[in-house]
Amino acid sequence: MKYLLIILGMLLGTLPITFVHADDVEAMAVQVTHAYVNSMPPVVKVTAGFFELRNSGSATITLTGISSPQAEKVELHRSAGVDGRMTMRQLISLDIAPGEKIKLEPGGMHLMLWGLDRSLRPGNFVRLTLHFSNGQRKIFPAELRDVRDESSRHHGH
Ligand SMILES: [Cu+2]
Repeated sequence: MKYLLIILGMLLGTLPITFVHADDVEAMAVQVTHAYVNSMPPVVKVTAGFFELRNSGSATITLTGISSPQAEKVELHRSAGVDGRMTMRQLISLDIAPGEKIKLEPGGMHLMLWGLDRSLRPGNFVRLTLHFSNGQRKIFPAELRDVRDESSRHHGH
């Protein structure tokens, strides 16, 4: 009963999130690796992020949303070539089977982030939260990377 009241309090915004231990709702069966967000010049209002996600649990989990306290809006997108043109559409939800690994990468699935906190600099971390249909969530840091630096480093020799 007490637990229920805490959850209700969270939903209604009357209790700070820190009142509940994070591991009460942490998605333990989810591992996130290789997370990064592209750093953009200040005039660009939208950027992309990538990570790899593995479901090491025994049940299918459904990703239903992504948020960040440092961005106005975050969406999961999938890029696809349609009639020789690259388009992308939002994925409202994504099922991840037991043992399945999902890879977000340029040209494929990716995060779109709008209104990223302008005080963030390359090397800083963007805090991201994955929300699952079972009420669990996964919080992880994604490094802000200057992709132009990266490509010059890889191709400059
Ligand atoms: Cu997109």
